Amino acid sequence: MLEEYPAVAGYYTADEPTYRGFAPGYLQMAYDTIKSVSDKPVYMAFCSQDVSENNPALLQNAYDIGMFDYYPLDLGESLFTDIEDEYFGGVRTAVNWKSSVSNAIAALHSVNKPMINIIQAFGQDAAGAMPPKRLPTSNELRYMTYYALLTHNTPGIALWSMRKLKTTAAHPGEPYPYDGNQWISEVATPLSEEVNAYSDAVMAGEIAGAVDDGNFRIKSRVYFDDDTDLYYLLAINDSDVAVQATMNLNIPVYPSTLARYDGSAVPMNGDSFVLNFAPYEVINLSFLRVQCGDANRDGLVNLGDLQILGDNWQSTNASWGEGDFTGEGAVTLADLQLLADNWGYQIGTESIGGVADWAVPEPTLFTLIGFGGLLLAGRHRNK
Ligand SMILES: [Ca+2]
Ligand SMILES: [Ca+2]
Repeated sequence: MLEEYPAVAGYYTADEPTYRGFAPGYLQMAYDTIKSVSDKPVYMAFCSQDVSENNPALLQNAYDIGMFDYYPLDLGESLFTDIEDEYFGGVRTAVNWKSSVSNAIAALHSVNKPMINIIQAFGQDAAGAMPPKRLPTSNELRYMTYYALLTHNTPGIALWSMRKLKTTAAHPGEPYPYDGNQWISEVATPLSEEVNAYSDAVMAGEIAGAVDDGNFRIKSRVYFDDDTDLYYLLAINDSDVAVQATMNLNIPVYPSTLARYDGSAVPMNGDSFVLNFAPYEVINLSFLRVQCGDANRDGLVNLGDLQILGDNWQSTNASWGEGDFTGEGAVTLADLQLLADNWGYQIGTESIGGVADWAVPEPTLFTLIGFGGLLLAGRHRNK
């Protein structure tokens, strides 16, 4: 009954098994029992101690998806302090959030387990009962949320929060000085809405090779959402210095549609654009896929595009701008078919896909296909 409830994504058996003293045999029995009645995944959360004691591998038959928790932000610490370097007793150590997360991902990937990173979402409560932690600022939360996905290509993003968040007290003077309730509405909710907007595209997988980062400190990936026809470019500055990156898109886009998440326009120069990153900043963009058939990218699929395709008919090393819409380099009937499918498309209208939405009557389409036939015949005669 619980098993069939759609909001139940899976089952969670152990939080930090080493730290809490769970016996391996007990965890295996729990896993086997769940699996005897359910196909849903079993989750287990590991801490740094679990990773150093090799628990992701030792317990590999007792979970399906591994999670990792490391809470770096302590009261009194400045922005991003322990992201790179943790201080113990005033001494800078090699232990830090970034290396710990990377180690956990490596440990899980070595036994072929997906990894979900658990982000710090709590600070100290009013009674001082919680550990001396502070709430992340918006930039810190965004960096930590996207880090595993963009630098290690973990299979998704999970935003997490703790019930104790609601009792987290305001701490004036800290980088985020307000209480947990304000943090929920001001920091966590906007980020979760943003992540939700990308979730379908991210879960569908990266479009490999779609973007050149332009700077070794920048890690960016492109995803595509079938429902909205939008690409999402998620980019992270994985360093503590400001970076200006000239990035290049290797997929056809409408330059006028490149925008930040807030809708503000990003100017393009050909297929390139410039982004200025603050330290650790995440910048997310969206842009509209160029409709198949629109070779000259003017937002219309019409005779001008058909002419271009005709001029390059049967070319074997063509680009999008020369009529290869399928991406294999050849201009063939498949490309002509795509052009015909979208004949009459106009950017900004609801004419994407579906015969019923076409702006032109069907006889025009038949004429077009007839023209293609003539093109084919013409080439054959010339050989
Ligand atoms: Ca066009
Ligand atoms: Ca082609």
